[in-house]
Amino acid sequence: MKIGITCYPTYGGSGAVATELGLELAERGHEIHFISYAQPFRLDGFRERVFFHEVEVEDYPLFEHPPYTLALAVAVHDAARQYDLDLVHVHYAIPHAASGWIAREMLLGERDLKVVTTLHGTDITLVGQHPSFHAITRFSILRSDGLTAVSGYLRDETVRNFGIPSEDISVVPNFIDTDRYRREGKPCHRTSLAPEGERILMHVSNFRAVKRAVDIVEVFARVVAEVPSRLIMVGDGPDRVRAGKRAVELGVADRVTFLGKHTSVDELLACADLFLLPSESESFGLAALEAMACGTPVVASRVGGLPEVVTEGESGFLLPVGDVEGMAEASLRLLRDDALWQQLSAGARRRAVEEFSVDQIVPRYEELYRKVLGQEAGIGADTTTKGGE
Ligand code: GMT
Repeated sequence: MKIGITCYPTYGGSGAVATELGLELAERGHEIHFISYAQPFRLDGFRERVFFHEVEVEDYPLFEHPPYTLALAVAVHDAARQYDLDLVHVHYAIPHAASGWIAREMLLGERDLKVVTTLHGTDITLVGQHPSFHAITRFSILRSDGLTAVSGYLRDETVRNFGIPSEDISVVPNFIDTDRYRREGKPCHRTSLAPEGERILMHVSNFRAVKRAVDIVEVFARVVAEVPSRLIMVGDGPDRVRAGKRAVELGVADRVTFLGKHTSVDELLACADLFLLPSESESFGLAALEAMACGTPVVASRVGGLPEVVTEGESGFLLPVGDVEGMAEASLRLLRDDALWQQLSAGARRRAVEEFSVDQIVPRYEELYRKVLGQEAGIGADTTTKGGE
């Protein structure tokens, strides 16, 4: 198949998943065209059958906000014509699903470009619910020929908030390259991250408010009071400064390292003892899965799709949002009990391999593409009547 993939190219789970998916599909013989305003951050080096099309947005002085949605629609339209694309798979509904729909309409009568939309999280749970986006989000996802959500939780939220029939949404969980994300055979950075042999607690995110970065510092302050340890914060975003300030207030700043954005998180996660993810909301929690694949147990909040990823007592512990005491206790339990840590580390790795490996998940997207293209019966045959519209 010839497949266009549209995603946010910057750091973030949806862009990471979209890029890994495209690369994996190319490995499987498909021709992949990434279409975005910048090269996706995980797209490096030359890969056979992989192309990148940069969306150019004209910044005319009249525009306070250059209309990216339209420029993207034109880029998808042009790529579909030039490279004979069968479908475009858009990741994160806003504005990508609308751009895909426009491109498809522009091509009517000339070629039949199918649009597959993957819902990732705040496109449904937050941004998509804003009055300025709700109607177009609902419209564009209803017009998609194939629709997936990264967790059962996100599917249910889509049904609840947008009235989309549950049977029109396929749950296709995120996946992980378990050869790259592993503990064994990785360069060991323990001595530079924790020079005195301390335990390593780690967090990786974009430090948006939803990640509750300050809670991570709160948990760590309670842990380091009991067990010699270090907190390694990977990534960057709005709450990084607040988290740093809290570390100073709690007197633990000398034990906390902010590494900033990193392209080799697999190497870092492989030397962590614990991964903290106390998010307010998380439709999946890709970072938790990355940690698990590296055999790093997770202490996280019991929200959204996280319980579908992290199984309580098997790959980590889940606590209510904001329960920093509980999270600290769970962390200490793990760090103090080597047998328990070994058990959860092995359990985390096993779950990642058994449930979320590339070979289990990527074929499910291929199957959906075949359905959408009419190579098998499926939804999307009549997009004008979908969802009772
Ligand atoms: O939804 C967002 O705010 C951004 C998005 C991203 O690009 O990182 O995150 C969502 O998609 C990830 C990949 O599917 C999921 O792992 C994250 O849980 C999800 N974020 C939220 O639900 C807050």
